[in-house]
Amino acid sequence: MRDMTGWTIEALHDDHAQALRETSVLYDSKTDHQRLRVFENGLFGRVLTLDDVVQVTERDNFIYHEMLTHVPILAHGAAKRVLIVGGGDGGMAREALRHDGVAHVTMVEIDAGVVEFCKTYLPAISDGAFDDPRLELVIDDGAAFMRRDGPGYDVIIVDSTDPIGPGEVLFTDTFYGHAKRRLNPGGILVTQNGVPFMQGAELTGTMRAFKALFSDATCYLATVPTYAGGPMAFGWGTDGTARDMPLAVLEARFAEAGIETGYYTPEVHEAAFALPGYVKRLMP
Ligand code: AG3
Repeated sequence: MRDMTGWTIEALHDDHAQALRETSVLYDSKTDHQRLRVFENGLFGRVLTLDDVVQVTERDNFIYHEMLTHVPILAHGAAKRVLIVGGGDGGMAREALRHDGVAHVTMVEIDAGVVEFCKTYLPAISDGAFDDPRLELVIDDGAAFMRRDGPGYDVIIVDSTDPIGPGEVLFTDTFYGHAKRRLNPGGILVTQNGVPFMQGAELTGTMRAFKALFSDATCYLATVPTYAGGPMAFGWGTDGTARDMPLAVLEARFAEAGIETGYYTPEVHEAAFALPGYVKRLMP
């Protein structure tokens, strides 16, 4: 068997692990909330792990961030106010702010340490987003923020960790209920919902809550190499009709936005909502 010294082993699941070789370790420490590491990998570039679970890599983060921003923003068509819950690395803000029509992005991150640290060690992920005057960074517990009254949002993006540790409350019915209350009419809630082949119960739980809350509740998929085990699911909840957007409308909006993407295309947007049987069966 190969010597695995100098590799990071992510053991998020009971019967499966993924290993990434560390060419060099740039940082290894504990913040107030979690263990934080950054290392360099030949294939993925810099990799950030929180409690040994891969959160973001330089090379494949575009897939995740594009799909959680451009899908709801372009489906909505007139999103001006976007809320990001989590997202401390700044990748989600980076993609949301590519839309000129987005006038304001609030980002609520629980861990100030993650933000500071990512600015220093992973500047390519935020790519200037933290300097954009349209971004308001709030260091607070996302669940507490959502409980409070405040201005509404057209798109709310939950960019959480997995439902273990500090991210757990972001998967509760109560949290989703509060999020819905903060949506403007026609607003869309999208969430990180794990890899359904590995974390099926997590998707089922969120979808049950979404079905009780929204007239349109489903999930859509994208494959992110370092979120191992097949495609990842993103929850989608709205009382509007944005999911029925004809391809031609998405194409026109995408062209108008003038955004360069590595993964998102209007065709991928439409196709992402086609669910394989094993995922459909996880839907309550
Ligand atoms: N947050 C999602 C990490 C989920 C990893 N889970 C997994 N492999 N099942 C990413 C934060 C990027 N902004």
